[in-house]
Amino acid sequence: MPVGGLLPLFSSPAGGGLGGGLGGGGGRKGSGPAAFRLAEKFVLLLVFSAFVTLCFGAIFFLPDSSKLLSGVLFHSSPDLQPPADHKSGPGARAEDAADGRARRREEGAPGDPAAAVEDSLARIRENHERALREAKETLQKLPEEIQRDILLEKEKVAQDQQRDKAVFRRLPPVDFVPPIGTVGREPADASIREKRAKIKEMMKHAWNNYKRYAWGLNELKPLSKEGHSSSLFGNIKGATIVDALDTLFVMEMKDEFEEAKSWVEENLDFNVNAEVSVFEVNIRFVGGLLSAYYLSGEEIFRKKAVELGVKLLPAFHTPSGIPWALLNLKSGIGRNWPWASGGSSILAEFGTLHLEFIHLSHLSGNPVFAEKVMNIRTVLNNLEKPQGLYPNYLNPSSGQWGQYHVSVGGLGDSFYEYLLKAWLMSDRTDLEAKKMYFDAVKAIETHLIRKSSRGLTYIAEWKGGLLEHKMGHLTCFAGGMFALGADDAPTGLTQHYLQLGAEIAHTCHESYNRTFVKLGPEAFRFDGGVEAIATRQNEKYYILRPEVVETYMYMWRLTHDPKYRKWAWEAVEALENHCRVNGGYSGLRDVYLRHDSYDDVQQSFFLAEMLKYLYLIFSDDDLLPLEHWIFNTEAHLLPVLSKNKKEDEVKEK
Ligand code: DMJ
Repeated sequence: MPVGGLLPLFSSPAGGGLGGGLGGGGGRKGSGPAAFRLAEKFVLLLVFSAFVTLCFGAIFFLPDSSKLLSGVLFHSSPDLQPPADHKSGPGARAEDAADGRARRREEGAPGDPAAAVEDSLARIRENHERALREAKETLQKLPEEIQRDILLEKEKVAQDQQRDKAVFRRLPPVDFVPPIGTVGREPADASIREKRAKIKEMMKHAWNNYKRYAWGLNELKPLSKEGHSSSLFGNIKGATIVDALDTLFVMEMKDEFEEAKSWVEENLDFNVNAEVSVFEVNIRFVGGLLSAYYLSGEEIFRKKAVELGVKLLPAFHTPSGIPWALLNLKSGIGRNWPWASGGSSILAEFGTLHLEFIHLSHLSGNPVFAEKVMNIRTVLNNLEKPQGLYPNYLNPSSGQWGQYHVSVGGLGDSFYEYLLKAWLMSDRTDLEAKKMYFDAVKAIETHLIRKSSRGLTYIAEWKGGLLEHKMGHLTCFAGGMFALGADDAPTGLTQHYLQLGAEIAHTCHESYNRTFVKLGPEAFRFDGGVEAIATRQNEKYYILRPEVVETYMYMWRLTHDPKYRKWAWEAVEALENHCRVNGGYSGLRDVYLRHDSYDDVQQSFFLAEMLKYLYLIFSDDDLLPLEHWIFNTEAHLLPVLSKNKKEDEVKEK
């Protein structure tokens, strides 16, 4: 009997040897005595696995063995779990202690080589723990119950898969609505025109080098002049191409857009047998393809976006419907990050699917995508929130919160962003999203936002009621978010939220200004006598992240205060002086050092986000007007779904 056959249906593959849980009902077919023999086998497996796991623990993880045992032998409750020292993360905005090193390495941040070995061993250990836990749970059930569960689940999975595939087979024709404001006027002011042209030149430098040294691969290593691949995308290729499509379009780089489109037509392939991050693939690939479709009307982008959306649907096959973080695109088997609180899904990951999935339903004519994300909302609304706050971890099996950690940076951030943008993208009809957003922001203000002794407003992190006075680079997006939501704030609070946005922008600008290179660190602190400065070596890096410039863009559009253009230009100069190299743009390992400390990765979001936001800051407001366009969290463009159009559609029916 394959070990995979022992796993409950909702379980994930625990590495190669434990895979195949979904199909593994064979061993449970018998009942009565045969099933008791099965139970004996379970016990043997339990003892054997415990032995192997403890050997690993003894050899490699002695200091951690208590954690290991507690995971195996006791049911953990959030209150009993030791606090994970989580760090604000890369791409996914979702990262925690055990996995942090691995993911920073993927995005090009410094990491020590021993970490690779440690990480893979941690993964093995986690797999053992999970298998043991699941085997133990299964043993507690009667054999008939197990058999019935398996059959029911098999049926449900088969039905779901059939339904998912049908979506793609029946892609209906849609009328392409010509987009609004995709070509703006040339700015009247010559110096602004010049700055805008400079940013376009930066895009050419980044793109041409990617094309020359890493074409078709995910990202570029600008110093090594070769491709860079991140496991976040499994075997899917071309992240930079898909991420850059809409920036190329908006900057009117027509030849480049056409070559990117041809690559998508001929090479973009989602039929890969590999595990991907559902969040990353959604925001970069689904978002990038949707955006390219809405700008250009080219069918290939709609087709590819829906095809990929269908591939992601099995991630939602969990008891609660809260999706897994990781999904094997071929087998449809999902699991969560091994480090995430007791097998939890991450708020910023499952909470950052809404905009794209609503558009997938819109463009495919099939409600399945919207249903999935609306169910996430239902689950969230049915849960008690500690002090009105949303913890970063939610267990997809139990549907309950994991550890009580709250963050507007890594692990939490874009969940809040998507609540606001769901409201705006619905043409202000999604009142539930609006309420959830403003309720959440109120709780964040009460419990997380603080002022330093020298007057800098910052957003701290909340761990079970205690504040960590640290703000991540990722958190800096929130300035723009507060300002963007200000117009619809509860009575009398519009000015307040604009002001809050301005204060966060100021603090984040300070975090840049207090470094040598004038680009900010991954995280900065407000304790131990410092303000807006990174004090830990592993928080001093900068990986071409866009959040600070993103906030400048919203603040510029919403206030036209010239300081935002000034600050944006400072960022351009810093990028040119410290990140530009012959082969493209590189992140830095330490922003406080006087000498170069390149990390040798040109992140795809540098082209998708950073250069697009900069270009918009030095364009007139008629280019991509905010009342018509919503930027997903990777700065991909999604049109507001006009309420008049919906009314017209209803009338037609
Ligand atoms: C991008 O992929 C997105 O902005 C995401 O929301 C967070 N991480 C990176 C940029 O820092």
